[in-house]
Amino acid sequence: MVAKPAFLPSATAPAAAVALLLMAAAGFTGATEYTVGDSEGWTIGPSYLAWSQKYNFTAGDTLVFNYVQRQHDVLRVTQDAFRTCDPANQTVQRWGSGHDVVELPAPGSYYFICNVSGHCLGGMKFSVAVGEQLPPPSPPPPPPRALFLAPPPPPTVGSGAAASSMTRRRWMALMVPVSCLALFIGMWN
Ligand SMILES: *[C@@H]1O[C@H](CO)[C@@H](O)[C@H](O)[C@H]1NC(C)=O
Ligand SMILES: *[C@@H]1O[C@H](CO)[C@@H](O)[C@H](O)[C@H]1NC(C)=O
Ligand SMILES: *[C@@H]1O[C@H](CO)[C@@H](O)[C@H](O)[C@H]1NC(C)=O
Ligand SMILES: [Cu+2]
Repeated sequence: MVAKPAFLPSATAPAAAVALLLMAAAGFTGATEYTVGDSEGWTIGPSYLAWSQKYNFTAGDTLVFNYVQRQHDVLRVTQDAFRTCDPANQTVQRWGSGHDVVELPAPGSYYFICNVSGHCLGGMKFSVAVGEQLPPPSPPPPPPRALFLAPPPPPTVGSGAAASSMTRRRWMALMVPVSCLALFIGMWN
């Protein structure tokens, strides 16, 4: 889910459009699908603690549990049930299809266990801390009118203006370090 700018002054609307274009160019989708256990799936054996610590989850992401139906299941439970592996009266939701797509819609802590006898105690449990979805990258800070400035005209070879500008730049490049040095020497005398 991408927050839509509710109201924008007309001057910043083009900047927002540019930001949206940049996001599209960067392949920004706003949601990621994570396969629990990666290629090993949801089963006895893998360390789901280690797996859950490999990623940073954000609101809107989804978890996919792949397993042989009826050999395992998926329970979203409370923190207490996660600790004790006893989900009685502490089950938020249950899935059992063998290919369960579980949304993480909001920031917060989510706890998952397998409710087949002994599996939770055997390691089929993990928690994820789901963070806020990152705001879309904001356009550079004001002044927004900088976006509409025409590029500087190409310097005309031999033109007086360009020449004097070059001279001034060279003069500054020389004078700044010289005055700094003078100041420095002055401080020590
Ligand atoms: C997760 O976020 C932390 C802190 O912001 C960062 O240091 C770490 O590199 C991130 N890990 C991944 C896999 O993106
Ligand atoms: C679960 O809730 C029911 C009804 O409230 C109660 O009778 C039962 O004892 C509870 N079980 C546990 C393990 O807390
Ligand atoms: C979890 O397993 C126990 C024991 O088999 C069962 O009684 C209970 O109904 C299961 N809980 C859920 C939510 O499926
Ligand atoms: Cu299991």
